[in-house]
Amino acid sequence: MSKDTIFAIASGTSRAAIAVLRLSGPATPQIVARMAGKLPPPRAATLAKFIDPASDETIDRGLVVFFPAPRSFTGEDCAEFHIHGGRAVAARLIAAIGAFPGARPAKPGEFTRRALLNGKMDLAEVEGLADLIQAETEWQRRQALRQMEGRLSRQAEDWRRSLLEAAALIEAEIDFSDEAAVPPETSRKIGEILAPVRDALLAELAAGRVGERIREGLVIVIAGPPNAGKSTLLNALARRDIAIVSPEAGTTRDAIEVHLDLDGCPVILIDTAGLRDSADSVEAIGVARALEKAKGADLVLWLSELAAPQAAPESFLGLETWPILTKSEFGKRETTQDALAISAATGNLDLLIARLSDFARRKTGEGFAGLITRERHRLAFQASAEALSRILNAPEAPVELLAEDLRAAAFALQKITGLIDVEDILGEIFSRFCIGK
Ligand SMILES: Nc1nc2c(ncn2[C@@H]2O[C@H](COP(=O)(O)OP(=O)(O)O)[C@@H](O)[C@H]2O)c(=O)[nH]1
Ligand SMILES: [Mg+2]
Repeated sequence: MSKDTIFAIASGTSRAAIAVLRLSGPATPQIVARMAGKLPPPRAATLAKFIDPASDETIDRGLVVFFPAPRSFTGEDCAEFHIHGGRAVAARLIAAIGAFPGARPAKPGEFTRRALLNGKMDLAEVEGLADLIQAETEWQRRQALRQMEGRLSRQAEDWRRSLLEAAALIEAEIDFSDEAAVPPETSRKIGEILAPVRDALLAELAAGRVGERIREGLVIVIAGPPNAGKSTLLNALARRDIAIVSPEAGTTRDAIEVHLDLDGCPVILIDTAGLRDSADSVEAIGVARALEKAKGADLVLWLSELAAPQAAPESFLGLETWPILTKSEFGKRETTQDALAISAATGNLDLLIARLSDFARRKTGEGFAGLITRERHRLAFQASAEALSRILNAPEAPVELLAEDLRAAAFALQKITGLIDVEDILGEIFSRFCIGK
């Protein structure tokens, strides 16, 4: 285990009244005592002057909190300095702390990595924490908090305990009988334990990608011929000028994304280049990207002008596509069964927004997902359910085979929380983690 004492500004880099510097590792008590004059009582916010040991100059005046091991975020001796938000304050404090032997700046996610390795959190809880830090909407916050608080972990562990119970029954057969198959009575007991677990796993898997959608955001692509009003619609929905709006055709060459919060539901709205055959190669790339984006979308808004309606291209077949007629103030046609008329100019967008909101709710179970929030969980649930099904479908199989499948089923569940394949997963999580977390 690392003996370095790590530190970082945990409150981000934008200007604010207060900044928080976090410290973790064996030198923490010594650093805090030296800089704050004395070691404050555990877990009590204490006002102190922070002194630079090199010059005895006061750097700032603020709060310091000391969290002795093991009752801290990382499980090590930890501390927080709450200082004023000026860049120079943080810079001087960092320089002073960095001068202590064994102290060095933390890498992204390093505090959390230590929390994980010290058993303060499990892998699923760390994922929940990462999601909570990234949460942009209410539904994302709620889902992330639940996972961070152990909802997925507890359930996976419960199931795994049931599997271990069944494993004990099977092991007993291997030890005490010469028979190749499990006797019917034991087999019945094993079935009674395993079937509910398998069914619960299948029910979670059947719930669709709701948790993943909430975590990642529903993808809605705006497509249509050049000049249809795609960028204008994106701007109107986002209520800020993000895409280039221009009366010239073919201005939006690359896909532009905005993140929207539709009553708590996260939506990623993507504006695309006009779909038409293009001689201009840069624009052709944009068009190709538009098609590619549309293929991965939860919904495509196919825009064309009310005065010149166009059907969506055949390549959109199979995608959920809504025909939208734009610039509706120039025509008499109202919204019909097969097309919604909108106008960004007159602000006639309410019906579209209401429908988008309904759509988002339908797709995301009103924001209440099951346990699965990542592909990783889905794969683990699948592997476990498949192994359990093999046992339940062939209870008369040789004992060794049953034991083998049961081990596979339990191992898959253990991957959710356990320290298995952890480096790959941590690499993925922490690559997007902030310094100081
Ligand atoms: N009158 C009117 N003009 C619109 C409306 N929506 C877009 N436009 C105009 O149509 C032109 C093309 O719009 P733009 O959003 O750049 O189209 P895009 O190529 O599909 O992205 C611009 O001049 C817009 O101001 C609308 O609802 N009414
Ligand atoms: Mg455009």
